[in-house]
Amino acid sequence: MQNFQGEKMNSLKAGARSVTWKILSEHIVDGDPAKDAELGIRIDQTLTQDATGTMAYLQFESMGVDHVRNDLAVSYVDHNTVQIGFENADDHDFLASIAKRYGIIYSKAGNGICHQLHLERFGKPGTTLLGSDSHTPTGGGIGQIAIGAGGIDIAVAMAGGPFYIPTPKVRAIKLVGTLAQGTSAKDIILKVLERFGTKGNVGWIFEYTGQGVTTLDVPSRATIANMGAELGVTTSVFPSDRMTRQFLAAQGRAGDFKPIAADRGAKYDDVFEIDLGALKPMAAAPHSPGNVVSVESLRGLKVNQIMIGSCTNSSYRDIRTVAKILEGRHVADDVEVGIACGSRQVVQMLAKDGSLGILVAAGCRMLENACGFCIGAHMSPATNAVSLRTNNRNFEGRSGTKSAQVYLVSPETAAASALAGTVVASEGAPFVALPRRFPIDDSMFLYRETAGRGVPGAPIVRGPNIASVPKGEALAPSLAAVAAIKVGDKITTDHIMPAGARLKFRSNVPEYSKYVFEPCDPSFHDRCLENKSKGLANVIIAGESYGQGSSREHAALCPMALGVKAVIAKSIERIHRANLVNFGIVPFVFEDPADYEKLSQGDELSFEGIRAAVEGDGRIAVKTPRGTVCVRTALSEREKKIILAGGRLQMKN
Ligand code: MIC
Ligand code: SF4
Repeated sequence: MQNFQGEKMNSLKAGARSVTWKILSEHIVDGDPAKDAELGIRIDQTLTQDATGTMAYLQFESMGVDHVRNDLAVSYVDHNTVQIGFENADDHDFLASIAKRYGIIYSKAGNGICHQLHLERFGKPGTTLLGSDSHTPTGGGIGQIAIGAGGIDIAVAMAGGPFYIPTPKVRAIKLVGTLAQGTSAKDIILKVLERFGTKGNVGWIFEYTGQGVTTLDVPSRATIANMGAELGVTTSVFPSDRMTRQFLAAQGRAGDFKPIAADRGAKYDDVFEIDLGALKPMAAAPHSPGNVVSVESLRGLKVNQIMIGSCTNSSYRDIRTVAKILEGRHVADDVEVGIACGSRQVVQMLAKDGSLGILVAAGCRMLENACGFCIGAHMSPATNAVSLRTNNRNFEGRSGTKSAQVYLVSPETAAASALAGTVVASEGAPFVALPRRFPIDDSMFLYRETAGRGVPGAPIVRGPNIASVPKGEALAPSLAAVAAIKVGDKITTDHIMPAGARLKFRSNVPEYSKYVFEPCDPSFHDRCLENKSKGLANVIIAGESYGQGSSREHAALCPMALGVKAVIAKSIERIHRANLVNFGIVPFVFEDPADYEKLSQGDELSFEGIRAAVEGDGRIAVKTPRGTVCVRTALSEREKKIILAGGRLQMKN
């Protein structure tokens, strides 16, 4: 791959460009969009959250860099805040000490959810943001190219290295008209999910265009960009315009504004138009965010629980809307309603304008400003319960209750249904204007004064929950292997590496590895170790869209620790595929998807010449009990080196 400069750069600068290419062309440091399948981009800002952050910082430490090299690095604590047992608190202390030492800003538990906070206080139009959380694209709402990735990629970016993305195709989502009352940003993104689904969008960037964009404030845009993660796209992005200026000014950050608009005549690889005025309230039915139906089709369905918040819908605009709908009324007797705000700023505003009192009087349970219910960390619904939630994922069991039926809806629909006790769309939902000035209180962001520099020699606090990161082994010339598990389509990282009650083991790989594939087959761990002890490699066989959902690199790291050397799937999602490569697991796809049927769990598989295949064109004929099965992997030269070395951590730089 060559440096991105010269002719192509000139032609990109000269032509009519989209917002996406305007931002990207200022950040490309490796590769040529006209020729290469992947591009290396410079990362301005990074964010981590605690559940992925401990591993990211352990990896950063092992790189031997004395302080962060990128413009801004923020470490948020928002996932594991429940603190049952010492594990979460140990993680927090470790993260705080690392932040101080290396020049990272540390957002204490209770400050809020990473994506909402980053939008409020740090997101800058025209910059790039890389985060160890799949919903990092929330920053697209403020005109950032914001991308989710595994922790090790964030560690590399903090050390000043580039991040590699597939050279994107850009789809314009053209919004026309104005939203009707009772609908909001959530209904727009659900419409996009209805059209494009949760698979088949790898490598795309969705750029929102059209006059309808100008009618949406930044928090609404952020809701849409946030849930773009469910499409499996690289990211989603909005222009930076008058609305962006207004939001930044209200956050006391007018100086961070930079206008960014697509040029007239900018070319897109595809265009999809949505008439906002014609949009009806939508919901994602169990058990996929892509299973979109109209709220009307669910009308009358009895609801047991309603949860409002998460990084998708926890802005002041969202919770104030709920308060206005509930004002002077009470939620239905047999419905449990929980509300988690996105940040302290949101809570402070709700306290000031009386909304907090309204919500409490209406019978809502006010929860901590954190991920909480969204990741099944608490508030699990009752057996077989119907739970209406404003978050972004309704994978089976993610709420903590396998039999629960989780529907994803807008705050408007959630509030109206809380009053009715059954699913109902909100009629005449009130308009909430963007405040002229948000209350600004950065006191729970620590180490701002040493940001970028750190405090050399400051001690790192390591409790017993902080275990060291296991390393992979160089890829052998050939592998004798076993199909350790065969799973179906759309296996999410929640299936591979469950969160909820298991989330507290994120910093302890040997312990967390015991739960790999727990929701599908709890004996996977023991079986893998048995195969490993016999000198056999473990292989995962999967259907379409393997590894959907979160950025958690543990879904690759823990299998690696169990001796998994390859995945063979019909297709693999972007972030998970990158994580597999980073941990030396070869991401194969079937040449003929029908061969999936030929394989069974327990099959002995022989990968003769796998190392040479990876070095070459990535194709290999695997010997199986039912004949040979041809598989391939399309790796860049950079990725080949990582796999051959046995993972990113095995490499010198
Ligand atoms: C999620 O929403 O699934 C998470 C928990 O935020 C994950 C990150 C993680 O697993 O820690 C994500 O979206 O990347
Ligand atoms: Fe947290 Fe849920 Fe957002 Fe993930 S999707 S960052 S768990 S609020």
